[in-house]
Amino acid sequence: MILDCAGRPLDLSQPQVMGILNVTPDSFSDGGSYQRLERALARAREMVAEGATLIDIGGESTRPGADAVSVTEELERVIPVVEAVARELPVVVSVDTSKPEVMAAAAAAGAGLINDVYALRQPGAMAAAAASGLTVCLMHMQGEPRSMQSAPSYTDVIAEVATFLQDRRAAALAAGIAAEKILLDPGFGFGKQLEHNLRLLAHLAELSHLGAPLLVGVSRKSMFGALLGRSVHERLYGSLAAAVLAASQGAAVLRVHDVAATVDALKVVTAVRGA
Ligand code: 8Y4
Repeated sequence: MILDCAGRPLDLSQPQVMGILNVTPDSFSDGGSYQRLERALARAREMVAEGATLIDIGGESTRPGADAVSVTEELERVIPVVEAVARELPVVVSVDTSKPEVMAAAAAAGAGLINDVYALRQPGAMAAAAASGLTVCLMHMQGEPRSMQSAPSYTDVIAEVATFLQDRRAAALAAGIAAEKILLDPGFGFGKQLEHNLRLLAHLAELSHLGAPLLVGVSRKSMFGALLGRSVHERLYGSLAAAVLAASQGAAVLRVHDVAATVDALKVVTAVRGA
């Protein structure tokens, strides 16, 4: 199955890798807008060379406790990078945003996918995404980024995530977004404790029947800290195991920091599937 992202095709018959590109000022010391753009482009080139077929560009940290970012600030951080990556590289540019103004500007700058952790629930976001004509990723989150990890609670995490994703998919269809332009994501770590993340990973295949390909982001997340006692830069092996488990249950796109390692691991999944 081929997913069209603003004219750039993605082959979802095998798992694809989305490389994470943060353009938040706390992700490296700021040497001005030119240096910021050059550093981001260099990292994007590296990830494409390693096999990423999507690059997810985000200008607002969703970490618990992170400061909110104004529309102007987010546009200034994200749009020049979207434009440069889309122009230079043969890759689907994904914009990680919840703001309608950023969605519209990113579409005009060459983005192919809107990746919204709020699943288009912010005022104006659904209409902006529909008007852009882009593919969208709708992600589950319980609560708000600021407070979501304080006391996440579920009776049945699989059923509740499935119902939420079904409802958001229906809202997107009602807004005029084509079924073929929707990805769904259980939102690992977004209002979830270790037991919830593990249950979702164990039962991911059950979410692959909701009528849309699945995107999964587990890379370096705190579930590996909780499970393995590893710091954020010691979580590659755990992240690879989880990426393989997700892909073997049908996940179509894996959102990761470590592109080269994940591409190799997923080639093993694809080869075994074809054997
Ligand atoms: C280290 C580094 C530890 C980063 C944790 C993190 C997802 C996402 C994020 C996801 C989709 C993150 C924007 C959180 N996670 N988008 N975004 N799915 N679709 N934390 O799982 O990477 S940000």
